Amino acid sequence: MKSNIEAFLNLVKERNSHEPEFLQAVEEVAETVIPYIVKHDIYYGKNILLRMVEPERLISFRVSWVDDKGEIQVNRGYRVQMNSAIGPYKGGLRFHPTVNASILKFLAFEQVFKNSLTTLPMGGGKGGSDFDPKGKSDNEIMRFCHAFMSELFRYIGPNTDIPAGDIGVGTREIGFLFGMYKKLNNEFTGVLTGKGMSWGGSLIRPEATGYGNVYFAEKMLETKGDSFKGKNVVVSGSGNVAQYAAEKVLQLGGKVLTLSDSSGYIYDEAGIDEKKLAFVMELKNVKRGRISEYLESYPNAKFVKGKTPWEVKCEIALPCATQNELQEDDAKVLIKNGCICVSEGANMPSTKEAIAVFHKAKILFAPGKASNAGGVATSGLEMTQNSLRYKWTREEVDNKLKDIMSNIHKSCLEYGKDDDGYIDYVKGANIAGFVKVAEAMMAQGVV
Ligand code: NDP
Ligand code: 2IT
Repeated sequence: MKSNIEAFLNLVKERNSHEPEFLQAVEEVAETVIPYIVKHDIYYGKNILLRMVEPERLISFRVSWVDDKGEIQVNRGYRVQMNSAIGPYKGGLRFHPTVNASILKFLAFEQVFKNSLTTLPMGGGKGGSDFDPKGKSDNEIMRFCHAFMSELFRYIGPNTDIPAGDIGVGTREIGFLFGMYKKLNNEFTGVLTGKGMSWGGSLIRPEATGYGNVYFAEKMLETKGDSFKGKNVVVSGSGNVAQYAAEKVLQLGGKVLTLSDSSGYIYDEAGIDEKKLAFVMELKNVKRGRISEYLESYPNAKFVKGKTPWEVKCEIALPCATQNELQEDDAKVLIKNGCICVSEGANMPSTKEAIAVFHKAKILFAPGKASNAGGVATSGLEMTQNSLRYKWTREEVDNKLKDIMSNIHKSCLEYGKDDDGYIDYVKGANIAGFVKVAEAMMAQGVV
């Protein structure tokens, strides 16, 4: 078994030697899925995983635009169309200076499994740019988004590839992207999700990733007869996912102690309640400020510069910022402090070593591809509403989201149980995600 995994990973490493994030994501999947393939003849010998690690298409393009000073800027745009076996490519766009092919390939690869887990017919893709939205004016954001879409529009479509938001891409950016796509194609379709409510968006989509993550964690806690009530919860990030994860934790009776951004974290011992969270939402989404500014209104809180919040004592941790933000030493501190549950809102926030620490301690640990799937699942629901030319109520969408998260949890239980009864959600999510895509690929032949 070990030699099968090693041989596979060596080949993938040879072909992608300069892509550490992509290799990290593939390694985690290979270690859990290859043993399953070896035990199941129908998948064996068909190089399914080898086909899955090769993007069906990787598009890279120039994005030139003019800034407010009249200077010409050049960025790099990408779309990774990873796998379309079970539906059109679907996945977000990330605008962040660190974006490169490795990061987008890891995200697109994870997306294939995540989208399969949602039970909805969506393939996997991801895209974005090394453009940095921080400090840019609304006009600069608009010009960049228009320039980006003036090339991307050739490769996407409501039945081909449906992008959405991710880091640095929210409703404002989706609006500008949608406007240009609509102009160039002369059609109003559901080609993007995360749209505004007056132009085809779905209720609950803004909340869905954060809410979904907490619904998933709630399901995990239920397996131990436990809940969020009265729990101390540490959240990282202060963007879309973190904000709505925090909101749902409060609704379920938990106490939110921290939020963060790339400059550091705030720790509010009294708890970040609804009023304080509304302040954070205004600060981040409207004023586009920094999390340290929280202290100007709530001086009793602490700002810890340049650090992540994992040193704060808690029972539940929700990493909702970015990849590899929670490392081995952080995991050890969390366990030492009595943490019983880690549920990933971000994509691959825990390193491989950190996950090993959680598994060894046998705590509840959910990988992002299961626990943050509520965002893309609700994007799928947005696509359905667009196709029906109809709009469901908040309650209808929220109930469907809850059902989907509960079904993903069930799939993890089905495929993730270890011999001693411990649920390895990483194994469960990877195998459950793989099976559906593999079956579709086998049915469609070698294409
Ligand atoms: P936002 O852009 O709204 O927020 C991102 C947050 O993460 C900000 O607080 C940002 O801080 C912080 N962050 C970004 N990069 C870093 C870094 N290198 N180090 C520390 N902090 C960082 O993005 P989202 O909330 O949408 O996304 C957060 C995570 O959730 C990502 O991993 C994304 O892939 C994942 N995700 C998002 C979904 C969605 O629907 N939006 C769905 C599923 C997963 P700063 O402002 O300082 O950069
Ligand atoms: O990582 C993700 O699942 C997302 N950024 C959301 C993708 C989507 O298509 O809604």
